[in-house]
Amino acid sequence: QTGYKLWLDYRKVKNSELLQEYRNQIQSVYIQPDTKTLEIAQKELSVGLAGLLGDKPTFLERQNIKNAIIVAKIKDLNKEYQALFESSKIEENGFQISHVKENIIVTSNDDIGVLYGVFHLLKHLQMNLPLKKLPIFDAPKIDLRILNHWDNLDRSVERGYAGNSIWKWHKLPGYIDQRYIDYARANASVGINGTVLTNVNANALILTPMYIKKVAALANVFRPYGIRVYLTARFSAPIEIGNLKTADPLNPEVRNWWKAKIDRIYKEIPDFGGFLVKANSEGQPGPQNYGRSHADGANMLADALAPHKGIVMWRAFVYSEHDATDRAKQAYNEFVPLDGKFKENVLLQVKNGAIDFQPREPFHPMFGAMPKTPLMMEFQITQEYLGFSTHLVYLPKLYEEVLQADTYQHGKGSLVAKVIDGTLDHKKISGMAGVANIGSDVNWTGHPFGQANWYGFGRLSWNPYLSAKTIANEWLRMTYSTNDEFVTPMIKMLLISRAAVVNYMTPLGLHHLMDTGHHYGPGPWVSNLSRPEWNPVYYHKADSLGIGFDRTPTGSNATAQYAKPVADTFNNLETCPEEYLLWFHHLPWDYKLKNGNILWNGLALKYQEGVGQVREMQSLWEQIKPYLSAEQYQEVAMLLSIQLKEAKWWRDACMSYFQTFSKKPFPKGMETPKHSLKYYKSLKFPYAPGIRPSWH
Ligand code: BDP
Repeated sequence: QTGYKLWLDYRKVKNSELLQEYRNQIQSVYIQPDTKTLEIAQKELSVGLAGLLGDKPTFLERQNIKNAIIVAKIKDLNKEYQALFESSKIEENGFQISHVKENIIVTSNDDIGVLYGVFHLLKHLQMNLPLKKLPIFDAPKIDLRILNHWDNLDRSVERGYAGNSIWKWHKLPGYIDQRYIDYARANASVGINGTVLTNVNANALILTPMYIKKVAALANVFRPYGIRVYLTARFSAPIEIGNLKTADPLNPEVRNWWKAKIDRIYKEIPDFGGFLVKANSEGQPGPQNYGRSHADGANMLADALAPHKGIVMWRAFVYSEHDATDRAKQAYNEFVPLDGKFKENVLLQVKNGAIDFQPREPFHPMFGAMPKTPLMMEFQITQEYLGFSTHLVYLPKLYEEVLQADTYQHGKGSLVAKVIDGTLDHKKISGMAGVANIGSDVNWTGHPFGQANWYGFGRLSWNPYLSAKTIANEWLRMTYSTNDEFVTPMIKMLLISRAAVVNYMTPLGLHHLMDTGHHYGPGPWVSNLSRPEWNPVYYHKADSLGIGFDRTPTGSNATAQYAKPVADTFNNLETCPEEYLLWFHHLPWDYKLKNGNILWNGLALKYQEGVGQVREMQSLWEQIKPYLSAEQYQEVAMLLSIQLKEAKWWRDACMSYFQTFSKKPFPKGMETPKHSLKYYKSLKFPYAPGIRPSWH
């Protein structure tokens, strides 16, 4: 009830017929817990089946049984079962669940695959699906499925809205918090297999021997769950903790320093994953400080990691104050010419869009544009620009939209998902990262529905072709109730929540309208920040003539970074999807939208629609009240009323401000703002969580 158990609560099956079917089939369980991972699988079965079926399962030590679950690697199955499975058909960490001779067999070639299979079988029961729906084959489509924690060593979390960091550095390595185990278990249940423990705005201290010991303690907890640890590497670490005079990646002393450092890490953590690096971005040091390229920097670390099979995830989130080019173009300009110059164990980690985790962005033009370099997806799970953990926004809808976008880099069907799983250009390694929304709050994510975003990220990193709706259905049934009268309206609520936030914050392709520093609430008028591209006015460009950012050839020509069919679609007003209209075009206030409304009125009505969608979410929540405890109901009801209030705040502040340019009345259908623009401008939000000191 507190939400601590996430989607792994294992409530007893309510439907008595189904319960009987399950009990008949699951009279006993065979599993030999001869490794730590299989021990975990056994424990999960024990807890899961006890919860779901009401009785602790009986574990037997032989496989010649009936009406049982048999869990083992293929090589450990009895000969007669073994003959029925083809190990070459099951990919690494994949599994198969089948009915064989009145038993259900969960098998794989490796321990982690077995554990994933066990979680899958339990999910099947949690969702109350019939057992005849077996067999199931599944395997991850993406190699690296990684959470990025923007956690600082002082336990603050940059852009974190669910309490403090769950890493208690001061108590490590001696004290192992139960949360580390529960965290690993939750991640393994959705197939997440890596975690970057520290903030991309990195602190070199994490690389000192004292901290490496702490990291090793966490790695030991996570290992049997199939999770590797990674760290962020501060590029200037050789100076800060190594007493060198330079961090030039071509300097032999610097190279040796990193090599020794990395060798040392692997002594403590033999399966250490590697580094995530933010370099020459927003004030972070990097190779360009020494006149070297991003490839020089990444390759230096990659060389030192390669003997240990470690990798470098080099972030492409760069834009410079010395570059007057449209910010949306800068990462592409910087990195695409380097295609083919990176070592094999380097991946570029690219945010889903070219600006920064906005409620909606067109897919990043780098996807598909670097055929020789593995590109990882970076999604944000924490809702920096989407109402923190106060607003209910179901993000798999956003992720799905990006993954399903077509880059046309090899003609129609060149989906972003294929770039990310590596199939488009036959990449050797693939990855997806999610900036975690996890913290020390009892329910982990602040908003109880934030859990759906963690869950959904995990599922899409396992299979980027899953639909947001499928994921919503799974999560709701596992977490709350399998009753259709609960699930159907809740799926509806989740699916409209993303459209709602886009509409009430940044409709029709608007972006970056938020207030300074904390990024919460509207600030479209902000124009006084030192760097032009930090100001909202840079992005909406509202003036007496109209609104929007011209990124076509008459403007910044950012569209030229896309494959021609995509560029043509965006350039042409006839074909540009209206959801991206003002992202790519500056249009007059009386421009005619497809539905016949003029732009000004259409914009107002979109804002209004967003507010209406939050009201609809509220009424859906009312509808399912009988399925919840009073506390569960009340918690989200309160959050939804804040969300409604703030949706109106966004609408009223933005529309009142834009009206100073359009000079047009609010259309019929839009509720009139209750306050003056001056009032909206005066609203302050001084102590927001997750804020970075002296940040824009
Ligand atoms: C922005 C955040 C900032 C991060 C940066 C990044 O405002 O706190 O450090 O992204 O991704 O969204 O590096």
